[in-house]
Amino acid sequence: MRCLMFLCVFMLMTVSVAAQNPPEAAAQPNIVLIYTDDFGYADVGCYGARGVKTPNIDSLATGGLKFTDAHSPSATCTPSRYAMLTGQYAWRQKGTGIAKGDAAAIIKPGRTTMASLLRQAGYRTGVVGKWHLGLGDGQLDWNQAIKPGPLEIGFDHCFLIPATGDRVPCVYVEDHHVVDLDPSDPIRVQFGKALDDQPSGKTDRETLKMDWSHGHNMTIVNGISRIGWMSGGESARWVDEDMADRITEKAVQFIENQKGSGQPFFLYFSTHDIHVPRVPHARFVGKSTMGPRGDTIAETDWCVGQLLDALQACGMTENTMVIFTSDNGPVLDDGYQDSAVESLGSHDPAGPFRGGKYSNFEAGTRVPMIVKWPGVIQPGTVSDALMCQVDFPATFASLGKNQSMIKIPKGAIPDSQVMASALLGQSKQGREYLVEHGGALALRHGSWKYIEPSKKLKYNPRTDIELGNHPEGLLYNLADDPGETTNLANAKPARVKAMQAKLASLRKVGQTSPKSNQ
Ligand code: NG6
Ligand code: CA
Repeated sequence: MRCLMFLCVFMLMTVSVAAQNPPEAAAQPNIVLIYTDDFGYADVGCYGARGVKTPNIDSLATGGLKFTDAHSPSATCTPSRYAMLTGQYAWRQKGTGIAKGDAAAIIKPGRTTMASLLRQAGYRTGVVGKWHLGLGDGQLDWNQAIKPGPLEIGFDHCFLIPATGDRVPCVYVEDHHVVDLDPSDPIRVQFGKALDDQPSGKTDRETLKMDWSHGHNMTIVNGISRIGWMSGGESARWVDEDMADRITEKAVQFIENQKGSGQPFFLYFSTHDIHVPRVPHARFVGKSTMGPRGDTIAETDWCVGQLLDALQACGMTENTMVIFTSDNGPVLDDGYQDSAVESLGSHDPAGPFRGGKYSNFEAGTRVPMIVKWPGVIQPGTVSDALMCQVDFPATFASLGKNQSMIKIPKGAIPDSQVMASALLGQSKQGREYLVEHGGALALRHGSWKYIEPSKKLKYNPRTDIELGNHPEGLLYNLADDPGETTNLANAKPARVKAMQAKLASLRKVGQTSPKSNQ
């Protein structure tokens, strides 16, 4: 009898332990982070896109969890990526604005990053695609070893678009070197003053295959003029039409190389699409009703499909968490005449939200975010938890076995909160407070949003985006007013005061993650 009781207690214990811990195979998932560029909230089928189909991205939502209130840390690329990798809001750190093509490495060697944390837990780490966080120590010679860069802050391997598709240098960098560079034709890169007497988007405008609308009128590469000046490196120059293929091939190789290694991996796959210049491969031309902007959405969907197929072929689907998201909100005319405005039709890239890329209004940072981890995340679920990519470092480090293997130095990822329960759909409780960052700062508390006063430009006629700057500040209740149409600042002075005080304290403390959110 006693023996039977003992057996029952033992069985109960085993069951409850099993229920709390994911199965051994899933205890330390591979992580594939698909970070797209300038995808707006409703640029994906399952978020309401019209005029383009995204079956592969949608399949992540069908098999996983779709967030409706997820945010990039900032409304432009460099600060979002800085915050996502370091777990520190970019507005705390000078020099994290949109980086020039020849910017020095913004994240210095030795700094704790999402990649360096995962490496502590035995992950093999790779970044493929757009970097835009600077490389080198300043005055970089692109013909020599290019460092510091990702390899000095926690990545084992990189294949990079160094800055953006619209900035020189228009070459790929693999690990420490420019790919396919002929030493007898060295690269020179310069911002500001023109290099030599080379033709430019201004002088030879009639030769361009895609005309510029503002900026982007300097060195011509592959028939497209860019931001900045570059000479030499002819054999290394990229072909925009092949870019998605090149980076996808590298990402697939990275995945395949992990097969049978017994090591978990982290892949940060950072697309150039759908940033300008939007130049899809011929296979995708006409795949949407929206011209190049829509066609590059279709191209991105293909890239996602390739990665999912590679995971499947390697038998890794089950033990991999795939995240799809974007670095900032949408923009139509970002400097090239690519018919993004004219061909838009009924598609609304920002969905119900106001503003877009660069904006303090909600569309600046409210982005699509989908997470799939078979066997752990309930398929086909939707969460309205308030989420932010700045929480990825702490959250990834908290998953399964990682938790016991990773030591986070005190204060190292100061704004990053553990949001594992929300990320895996086990809780609908997201962040209590979130600081949104356009040109100014805004504070989210539940459905309330306060945008601090700013005298900066209210509206940019070039991009046709309302920036959400207001000399007295703005208050909205997104629960009734997701489109931020009714400013309640005058009607609710006490709430404004409370949110001002909270924002001031968050600013001062320099740390918003004193405790775990689990
Ligand atoms: C802006 C560019 C824009 C884009 C942006 C960075 C001009 C006129 N505009 O300065 O085209 O490159 O920087 O975009 O040059 S991001 O998504 O990488 O942040
Ligand atoms: Ca971007």
